[in-house]
Amino acid sequence: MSEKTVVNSWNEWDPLKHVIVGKADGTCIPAPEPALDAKVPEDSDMRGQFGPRTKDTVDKANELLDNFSNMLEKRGIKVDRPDPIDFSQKTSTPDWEAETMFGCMPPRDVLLTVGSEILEATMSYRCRWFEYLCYRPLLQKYYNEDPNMRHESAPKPRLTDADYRKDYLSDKIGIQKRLEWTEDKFFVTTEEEPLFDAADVLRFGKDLVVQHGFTTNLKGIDWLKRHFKDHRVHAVNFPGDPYPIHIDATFTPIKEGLIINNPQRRLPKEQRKLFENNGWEIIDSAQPAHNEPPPLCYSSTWLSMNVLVLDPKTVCVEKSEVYQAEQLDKLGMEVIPVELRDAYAFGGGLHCCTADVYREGELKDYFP
Ligand code: DAV
Repeated sequence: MSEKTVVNSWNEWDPLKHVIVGKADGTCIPAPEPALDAKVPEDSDMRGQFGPRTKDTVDKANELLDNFSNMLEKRGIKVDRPDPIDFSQKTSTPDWEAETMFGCMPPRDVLLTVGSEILEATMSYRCRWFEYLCYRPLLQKYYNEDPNMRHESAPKPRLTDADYRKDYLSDKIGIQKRLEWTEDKFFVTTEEEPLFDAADVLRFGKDLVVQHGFTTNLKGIDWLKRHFKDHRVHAVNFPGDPYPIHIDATFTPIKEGLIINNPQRRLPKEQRKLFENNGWEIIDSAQPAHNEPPPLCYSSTWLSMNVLVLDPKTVCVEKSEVYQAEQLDKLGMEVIPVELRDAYAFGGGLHCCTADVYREGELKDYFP
C-alpha cells in the first residue's frame, strides 16, 4: 500500500485507524413519507409530528458523540466529522417533495467502504436523498489525497410512489401481519429500481452479506453484485423482525470466525451454511438491558448489538448494555463502555454513528 493510502477497509473487525463519526446538529423528525412510515413503530410517539428536534436533546447527543470521538482519538484513531446542512429545509426533485430532511448522525447508513472505495448508497427514504452532501467535503479530501481512492455513487433513485407498497400505508397493520409479511419477504419497497442503504451491508473480505428488507430491495442487491465484480454478494433475511431495516442490530461479526445473531431474528438454516461450512460460529447475542428504546427513537432495543469493533480483541459497547458487555467480555474481548443511549434517537448506536475510512489489513477470502 502506498504512503498516501487514506481509504482501506475490507471487513468489520480489522484494526481501525480512521473513522467518520456523525453529528446531531439540526437533526429533524421527518414528515410522513411511505418508506419511513413503514418503519416508525405503530405505537411510536413520533407518529404525526415532524420538524427539528429540541436543542437540549441535540446538545446532549453531540456531547456524547464528541466524547466518543475524543476517546477514539486518544486510542490513536483519526476521527473526521461530517458537515451538517440545514436539515429543516424542504427538498424536492421533479418527482417528489419532502418537508424536511433527516440529519447526519448515522454515516454508516449512507457510506459503504469496500477496500479503497467509498460508495454512496442510493438510500430509500426521500428525506435522506440528499444526505450524501454532508460527507462530500470529506470524500473530496480523501479523493484529493489518495490517488487510489475510488469515490462512487450509486444511481440516485427516483423514489416515485411506484417504489412503495401501498399496503404499508397504514398505522394499523399490527405486529402479527407485519411478521407474516416480512417472513414472506413482502416489504414496503417494491422492485421498481435498485434501492439500498449502506447499513444493510456487512463486509467479510471477498464476501458482502446484504439484508433484503425495507431499505434494500433485490434490485439493489443485484446492483451491488454487478458493481463489486470481484466480490461474492449474498442476500440474507431475518424472519422475526417486524421492521427490517439495516443489518447492524441483527447480525454482528465480532472477529474472524465469530458472529453474534439477534435471537429474535435468527438467520435461516440454509443461509447459515456459508458461515458454518467455513468453521464460523454464529451465537445468539445477549439480551438488551432495556425494555423500551429511548423517546422519539426509530430503532429497537437491539441497538445493544450495534457495537463498534476496534480490532479483533477490542469492542465498544454502549455503557448501559451490561448483558452485551458481559457476553463479549466472556468471549475474550476487551470491552470499552461508551455512553451513547441519549443519541440513539438521532439514528442509531455505535456502529450506525460511524463509517470506516481505514482499517489495517488486506482483502481476504474467509469462505473459500
Ligand atoms: O433493530 O431497530 C436498527 C438499525 C439501525 N441502523 C433496529 C435496527
